[in-house]
Amino acid sequence: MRIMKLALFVLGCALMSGVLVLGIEVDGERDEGYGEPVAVQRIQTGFGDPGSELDAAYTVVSEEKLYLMLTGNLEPNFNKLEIFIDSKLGGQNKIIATQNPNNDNWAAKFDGFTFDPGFSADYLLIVRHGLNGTQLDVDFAELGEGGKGELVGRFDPVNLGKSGPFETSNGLIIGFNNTNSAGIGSNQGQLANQQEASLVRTGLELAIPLNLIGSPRGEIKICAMINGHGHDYLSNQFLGSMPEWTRNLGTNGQGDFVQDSSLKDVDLKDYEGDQFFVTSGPAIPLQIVDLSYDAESEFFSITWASAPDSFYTFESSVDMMAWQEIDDGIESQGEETTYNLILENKDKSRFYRIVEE
Ligand SMILES: [Ca+2]
Ligand SMILES: [Ca+2]
Ligand SMILES: [Ca+2]
Ligand SMILES: [Ca+2]
Repeated sequence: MRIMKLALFVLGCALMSGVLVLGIEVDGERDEGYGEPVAVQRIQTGFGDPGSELDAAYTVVSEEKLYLMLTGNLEPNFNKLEIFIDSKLGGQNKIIATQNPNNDNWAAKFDGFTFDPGFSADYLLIVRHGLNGTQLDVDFAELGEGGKGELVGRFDPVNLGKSGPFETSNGLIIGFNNTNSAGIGSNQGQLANQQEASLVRTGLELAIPLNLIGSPRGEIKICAMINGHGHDYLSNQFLGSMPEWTRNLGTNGQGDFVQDSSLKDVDLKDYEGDQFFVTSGPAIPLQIVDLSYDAESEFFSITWASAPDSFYTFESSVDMMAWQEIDDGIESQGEETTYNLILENKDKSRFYRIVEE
C-alpha cells in the first residue's frame, strides 16, 4: 500500500473576546471598564425621584463572572429590584407559580406574568433594602421545578460604613450605592433625558459567577424591573425600557393595585420593544479536540469544542491562502461537534479548518 502524504493541519479560528477588564470593584459605583451602556432608560419614573428608578445597564463578562451595573435608585422601603436572567436553553417565557421555588413569595405573585418573545427566564435575583438602609437583602432563585430559591445574603452597609463588596452564601458579590440624585425625573411616563440617565454613576453592582447561571456561552439576556414590596405592584421602570407614556403597571397592567392577585394580566409583548437587554457571554475558543483518519477507508473525523446554537463551515486549502468550502451550515451538537467525511484527493497535502459562522 502506498503511503499517503496527507497533512492534517487544523486551525481554529476563534472569535476571541477582546475585553480585558481591569479595575472593576464591586462597590455600587460604575467603573470605566464597563464602557457604554447596553440599555438606557427612556421614560421618567412613576416611583418617585429620588425614589426608585433604573437609569441604565452596563455589563462585562470576564474571568468567568458576569459584572452587571444597574445605575439608579431603590427606595429603602423593601421595594424589589428584580433581575430575571435568561442564560440557558429552556426556561419560562410565562411564569407558572407551581413550577418554581416561592422564596419571598415571588412566584405566587408572578403567576401568569409573560415576558417578551425570545426571553425565557432561568434565574431570578431579588434585591431590596429598608430600615433606613441598614438592611440590604439578596435572594437568588433557580427557576423550574426542583429549583432552589432562598435568601443568600443580608448586609448592613450603613453600619459597616461601605457600599461593598459584600459576598453572599452562594458566591455572588454585590455593591450598592443609593446616593444618586440626578438621572431621570419623575414626570411619570414622559420621555426621560437619556443623556442624564447615562451619566449616573451609582446604583446596584453585581459580580455573578457564570457557573451560578448555567455556565453560559454566547448571549445572556437580562430583564430588570422595579416592583412593589409585595411583588405585586410593578413600576414603569424596566430595562430594556418601556415605551413613552407607560405609567406604573400596577398589579393588572392598568396601574391598579389588586389585593391577592398575581401579575397574570401583564404581558410584556403588549409593550413596544424588548423589555430585556442582551450581553454577549464569553467567547468560546474554537479548539480541535479530536482527529482521526483511517487510511484504508479514507474515513476522516474531526471533533471541536463548539458553542450551542452555532453553525460552522468546514474548509480546506492547499496553501493556507485560498480556502475552499467543503461544507457549511454544520449545526452545533452542543459543547462538542463531530464532523465525518470521506477524504478525496488524498494524495495531496491539505490543510483543514473550522470556521464559526
Ligand atoms: Ca464599581
Ligand atoms: Ca432560558
Ligand atoms: Ca432621578
Ligand atoms: Ca415588549
